[in-house]
This record gives sequence, C-alpha cells and structure tokens, in this order.
Amino acid sequence: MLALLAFALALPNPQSFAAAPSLAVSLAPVADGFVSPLNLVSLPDGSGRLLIADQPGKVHVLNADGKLAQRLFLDLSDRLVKLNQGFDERGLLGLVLHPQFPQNRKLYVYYSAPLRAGRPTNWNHTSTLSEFTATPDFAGAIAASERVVLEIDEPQFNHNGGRMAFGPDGYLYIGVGDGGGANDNEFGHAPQGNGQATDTLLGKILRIDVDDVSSDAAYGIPRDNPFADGKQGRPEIFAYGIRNPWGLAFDRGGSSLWNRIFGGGGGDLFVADVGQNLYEEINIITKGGNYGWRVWESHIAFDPKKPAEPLADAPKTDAFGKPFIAPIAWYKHPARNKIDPTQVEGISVTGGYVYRGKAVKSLRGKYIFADWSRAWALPDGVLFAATPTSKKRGAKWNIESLPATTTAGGKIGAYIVAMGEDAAGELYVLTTGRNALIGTTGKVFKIVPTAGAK
Ligand SMILES: [Ca+2]
Repeated sequence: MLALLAFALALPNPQSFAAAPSLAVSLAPVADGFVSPLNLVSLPDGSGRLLIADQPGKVHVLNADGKLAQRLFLDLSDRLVKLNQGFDERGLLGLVLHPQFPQNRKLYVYYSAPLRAGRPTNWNHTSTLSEFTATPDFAGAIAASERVVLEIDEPQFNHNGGRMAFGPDGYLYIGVGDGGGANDNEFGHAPQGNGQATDTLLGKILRIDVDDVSSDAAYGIPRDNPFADGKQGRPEIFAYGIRNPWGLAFDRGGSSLWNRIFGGGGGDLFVADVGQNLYEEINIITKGGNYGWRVWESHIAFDPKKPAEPLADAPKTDAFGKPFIAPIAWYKHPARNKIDPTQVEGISVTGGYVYRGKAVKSLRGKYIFADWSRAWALPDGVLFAATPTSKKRGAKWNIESLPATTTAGGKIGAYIVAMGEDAAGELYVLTTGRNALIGTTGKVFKIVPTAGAK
C-alpha cells in the first residue's frame, strides 16, 4: 500500500503540472432563438441529440447535425400558469431523464401550473412534478402520458427551485425554493421561515422514489430519509434550510488514475442557493443537513427584519439541536453601484457542474458555475470555477473567475440563466439577452478550450 501511495504521489497531477494553464475558455455557439433556455440534456438513444427546454414550456430537439428539429419533443405551454411578459421565475424549470430512459422512456418535468383548486386565493401557483413517457422511437414525449407525481403550492411567484437530478442511488432529488417574496417572511411562510419548518416542502431538498408505485401514493419514500416516519417532518425531505436552489447536480466522478486512487469525489450533490442581500452560496448537500436559511444567509447570521445588516451572532444549532452547515464556497454581492469586474461578485448564483469532460483539461475536477448577472437591469452574466482546497469532506472551495466572452467588448453580454451537461460531461452555458420572458435572444453555448490552450 505504501509503495502504491509513493508511486501515486510521484505521478504528475494533470491539473497542476501543465505550465501554468490559464483558466480562460471559449464559448462555441450551439443553438439560438429561444426565450430563456433553462435545461439541456442528452438523449441517450444513440442519436447524439440534445433536448433544450425553454422556460415558456417548449422542449426542443437539437439534432446531431447542429440544427433544431422542426418538431418539438414536448410542449407544456398550455399547462403553465400565465407567465409575465416581464421578469418571471415561473415556467418549465426542470427536465431530467430516468436513469433507465432507454428502456422505460420516462422523463420528469417540473413546471409552474395554475394554482390548484381549494387553495388560498391569494397564493400564486402550484409547482408540478410530472412524469411523461416518450414514444418508442424517442421522437417525442407523449402529451397524454402525463402522470402527476408531486404538487407544491407556492404563495409567491418567485423562489421556485425545480432543478432535479437522479442520484447514484436511483432516487430523484428535487430542489424547492422557500415560497418566495423576500426574507422567507411573507404570507404563506412559517413563523420561523419555511426553510426551517420541516412540516412544509418549501425551502428543501427532497428525495423521492419515482419507481415505487406500490402504495396509493404517486411515489415512494426512501426508508433512510431523515423524516421517513413523518413524525418530525415531511418524509420527502432530504435536507433543509434552503432559500432558492438554482442548480442541483451530482458530481459524476472522474475516471483518471488520480481519481481512482484517491476516490475522486464522485457522488457529491452540489446545490447552488441564491442569496438574499449579501452572499451567493454553493453547498455540498448531505442527508439530514440544515443549510441555515433564514437563520443564516450563507455563513453569517441573518435578520429577516434587517436583511442588509447581518447580526453579530447566529445560533449554531437548529430546533433539533443540529449544527447549521456552512456553504463550501460563497461570493458577495457588489457594493451598490460599484461593480468591480476583477472581483468574484454577482447577485444571483446559477449552479453548474463538476467538470468531468475531456475537452478542457484545465477545468477537470473544478465546479463550473455562473452568476446570472452582476447588475439587475443589464445583461452581465459571468462564469466562475471553484476548486477544493483539500480532499477533506466539507473543505472550502476557492472561487476564481473563468474568463469567457461572447461579445467584442469582452463580456458574456447576457444573463446566464442555467448551465447544462451532456452525456460526455461537456458543459454548456444557457443565456438570454433579456431579464423578461419575451423575444428570441435565448442562446446555448458549449464551453470549449481557447485557441492554443487545453
Ligand atoms: Ca445556506
């Protein structure tokens, strides 16, 4: 064992051995003409096709030849709540394929439906997680095949979450926002905030078994969920203390010799949580973990009555006596009217993926993500790369800028609304030119090496 270790340590680490590689990347245009593309997934049917889902409800097919198919894969437009022409956080928010999709043809969408009957009339809409089945030739999803799996009523229009991923355990993980408004402190929010209230699904990471239809329920509860017996919280909850999770992905793990010897970190669940007034955060989510909101914003004490003035001291433990878990990485909002492009700053995190692809060697093992825009009214999204400071679980990750431009002015020049990952682990940047659900400025770019670099 010692000999093996010495051998391994003598190996050059491909991430640091290259001569001071720049982290700069290029963005290759892949598709355009969307409103606000939020999801990109590979169709694992051997066709090389990608699904690109637009926020207003249309799921497009990008063929292997780089052209968008005429026929939509799925159109949920008429099942959505009426969306704003201006800024809106509702719509078709999540799309994932079942791990056995080639065999069972099942996919799952998370969208904002009109408010269910019998709910308080001042509430806003009902988040709906539904299963669809694709046609046997995988040409599209069968519109009539919808099976509603889970519905969550939303008091306000914002903070909906809806990002999803199947875990290595085969269960479906779902990020759910705190219900919206601001400070987790408006109508429809628990006295202690929805993030801390374990009797609501709002403000949580959920884990369910979509394959378990043995009971009357539309899904099963994994036996080791923290509140599986329902006595101290909703059984669907996997983790709590979440505000507005916009980005939820498992590290697929590396296959290099380095990773095989040292474990590689595969399987960790990364959730980006959009902050309130001061900080944006990245978390590695563990079962039963309390990620702080709204007692904490990121790593500091939060006061819902004075959200811009952090309290000097925060409780260290929650109502169950469990310690709050700080993010692995955070970055701050810019000082008012003082955006510093040399700083890692932003106002709304767009979660991404641990890069395990082949095309850009300098990014391997880093968590690649974005900020929506450094300014609300101007399209000024930025890309970041985070690197673990050690292999220890819970170790902090350092964030640095990941220079990439789509404009002659040297900026992205768009709002980065989402990131995507294809079957090969290559990453995509999904943008829109407007902070409104109008127009056709939505674009998809692939992250590729800069000319002359790797
Ligand atoms: Ca947190």
